[in-house]
Amino acid sequence: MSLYQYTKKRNLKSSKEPSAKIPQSKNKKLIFVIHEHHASHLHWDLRLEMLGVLKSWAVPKTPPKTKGEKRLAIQVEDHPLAYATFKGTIPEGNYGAGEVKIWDNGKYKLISKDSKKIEFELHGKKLKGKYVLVKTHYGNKPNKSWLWMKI
Ligand SMILES: [Mn+2]
Repeated sequence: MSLYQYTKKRNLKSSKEPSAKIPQSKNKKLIFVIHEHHASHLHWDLRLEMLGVLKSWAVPKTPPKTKGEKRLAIQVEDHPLAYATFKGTIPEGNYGAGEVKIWDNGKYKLISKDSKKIEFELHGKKLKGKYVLVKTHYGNKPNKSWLWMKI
């Protein structure tokens, strides 16, 4: 899935092999949504459209609006694209029971992506500008832990 190993093995400044940069389609805009999820613990779910699914991260604190703010973001299972417009109450007894609101949404531009770093530019109503997700090992789910920052 990731091109991290591809890039790591090559010096693309001296070799003419293609870079791992993800081509941007001019017609296809990518969507993002941030859900405010009143589950057993209030959290926000950042979801970015990638390869036909919504890659998703659960964020325990309010999303970062200013440079320098760091948020732990725990990667969770991919969600279907249609989840981007979902809002409502997940009934008691179900996974993630509680109210789900759309906190922000809009289009976004993927700048770069590998297995350790994802750079993107949000064009939302609340969040605008360049952001980065950087792989970390912090917290109690080290394999799923990322840091989400505005840059
Ligand atoms: Mn959630």
